[in-house]
Amino acid sequence: MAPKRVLAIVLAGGEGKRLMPLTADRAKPAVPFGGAYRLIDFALSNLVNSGYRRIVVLTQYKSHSLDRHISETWRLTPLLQNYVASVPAQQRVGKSWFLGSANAIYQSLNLIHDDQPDIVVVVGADHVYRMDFDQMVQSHIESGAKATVAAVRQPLSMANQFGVIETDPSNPGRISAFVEKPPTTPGLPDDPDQFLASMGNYVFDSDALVEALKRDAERLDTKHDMGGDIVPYFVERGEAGVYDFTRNEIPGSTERDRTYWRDVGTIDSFYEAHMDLISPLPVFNLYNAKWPIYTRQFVSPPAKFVRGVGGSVGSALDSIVASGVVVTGGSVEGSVLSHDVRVNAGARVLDSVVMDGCVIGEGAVLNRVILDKNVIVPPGATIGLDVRLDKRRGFQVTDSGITVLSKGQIVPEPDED
Ligand code: ADQ
Repeated sequence: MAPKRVLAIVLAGGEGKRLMPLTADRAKPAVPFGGAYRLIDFALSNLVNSGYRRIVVLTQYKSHSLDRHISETWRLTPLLQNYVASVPAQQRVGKSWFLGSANAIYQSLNLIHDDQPDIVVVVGADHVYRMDFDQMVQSHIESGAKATVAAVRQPLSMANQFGVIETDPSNPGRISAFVEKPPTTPGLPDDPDQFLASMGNYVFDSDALVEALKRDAERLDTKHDMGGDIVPYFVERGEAGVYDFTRNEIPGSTERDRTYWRDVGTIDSFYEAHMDLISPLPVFNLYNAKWPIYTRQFVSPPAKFVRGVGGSVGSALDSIVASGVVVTGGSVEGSVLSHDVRVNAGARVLDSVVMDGCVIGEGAVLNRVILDKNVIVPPGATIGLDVRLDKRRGFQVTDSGITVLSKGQIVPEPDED
């Protein structure tokens, strides 16, 4: 059989309201992750490692840093017609910006007409995982479905955050019902505590997708959403298949790692996904060179750990530390530090996520904190030790007690508290 021509579309226009303040001035897919990456690097690395070289990224909301990251990092070889192209909302059809994820693709149908693919792979841009999309495409072709939805089991309590997939036991490869974010759902026959969630990754026969998008665009009663409207369209016609993510084989991956999938849509899940990276036996292993996660290379020197004044030891344990970091007599434990962070004498950084350019002053303490870029923590200040104090100082604190500071947010001197 002749190889199918595949176009990959990455949906990267989401606003990411639940990730505020990290999405205050950047799109969710551009949120920094894991000390060196941006969230979109996972989707793009997966596509490139799957062998796909024609990739369009649909952007919309506060897309400046996302566009810059894509153009600086993801330049493929145009000579071979390889590209990762960032496509902003352009009001190509009518006067509205993208209404929903399906409308984003509908308004960009010219890309499909230009590329003439047989198959369109559509993926979200805000999850942490490794996935070989080519295995899903092969399964799609073999099944004869017109649309295939990637699926992963999730705890019942999360049904209201995902598309819920039901299959018919007599034909388990087909989706018999699909409901987008229902308040509750029954559990699976073999596991009553879990349901089958859509991962927001789809494979379509190109012609069938174009037809579905055109029909959806004519309707006034839909939200023009991939999960809410396009998947149900294929389900109603009996043309939607399901791809079980546990079939995903990744070279060099452990059993646990190859089926790891984390939706980092909230501050708590964003924080937990960081903790998954640094556990000594990592739940998600960044160090698998057979399926690399690519990102922008920084020109900063290697990280450095030295004694501080009075001989205090500079150290990091159970942590990830990016290049350009200098720990001078401070201690870092259970944390992820991005490029060019400074940790000064006697400072302690515990179970925290610290982004580029932050400075932790002498004797300061961070505990279960996320610092967005360029936050200066004055000497002796503490963050994350007293939730009420944190709230009084205008810091955001999640229900589970993670304190988050926005880009460059001012931390008062300890005597101003
Ligand atoms: P959500 O993630 O809640 O659920 P949505 O907000 O549409 O759905 O985001 C999906 C992807 O599309 C994200 O990558 C987002 O950045 C992007 N996106 C959203 N609006 C866009 C727009 N106007 N233009 C371009 N891109 C846009 C979806 C599915 C569920 C599934 C979960 C899995 O709808 O069925 O369970 O993903 O996380």
